[in-house]
Amino acid sequence: MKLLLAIVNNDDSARAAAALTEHGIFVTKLSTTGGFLMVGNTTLLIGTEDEKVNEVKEILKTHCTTRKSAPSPTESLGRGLKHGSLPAEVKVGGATVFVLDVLDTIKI
Ligand code: 2BA
Repeated sequence: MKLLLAIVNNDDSARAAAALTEHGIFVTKLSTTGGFLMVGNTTLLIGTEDEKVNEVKEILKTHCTTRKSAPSPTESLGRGLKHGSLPAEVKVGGATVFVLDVLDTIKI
């Protein structure tokens, strides 16, 4: 059993979660915030059998697109960063996926 933590764009999250569900894969959506841009994103919590991990990755690839994002000029303020020190534009994945081993799962 594996646990995948997939950090995705808010705009892709509903389609990705729906596609996972259609394939019989269980998913939980968490509202999260990226530490760099400080804007909202979504973390999908996906517990699945080892043999389904590649299928999950393919589904995420299909539904999660890469975007360019421009941090607002004031985003550096309040974080101890020099004003305007953030890059003008960053490429935001797709999806950032962590795959973890699960020792045990119980549903009570
Ligand atoms: P954010 O932290 O808001 O980062 C948004 C984008 O800014 C990143 O896109 C990357 O292109 C850039 N970025 C982030 N940290 C940076 C840094 N220290 N220096 C220069 N550029 C930086 P992605 O790499 O696609 O990440 C998208 C979101 O996925 C991130 O949002 C964060 O919420 C999460 N994430 C990515 N890698 C992570 C990691 N190793 N651990 C935890 N969360 C991660």
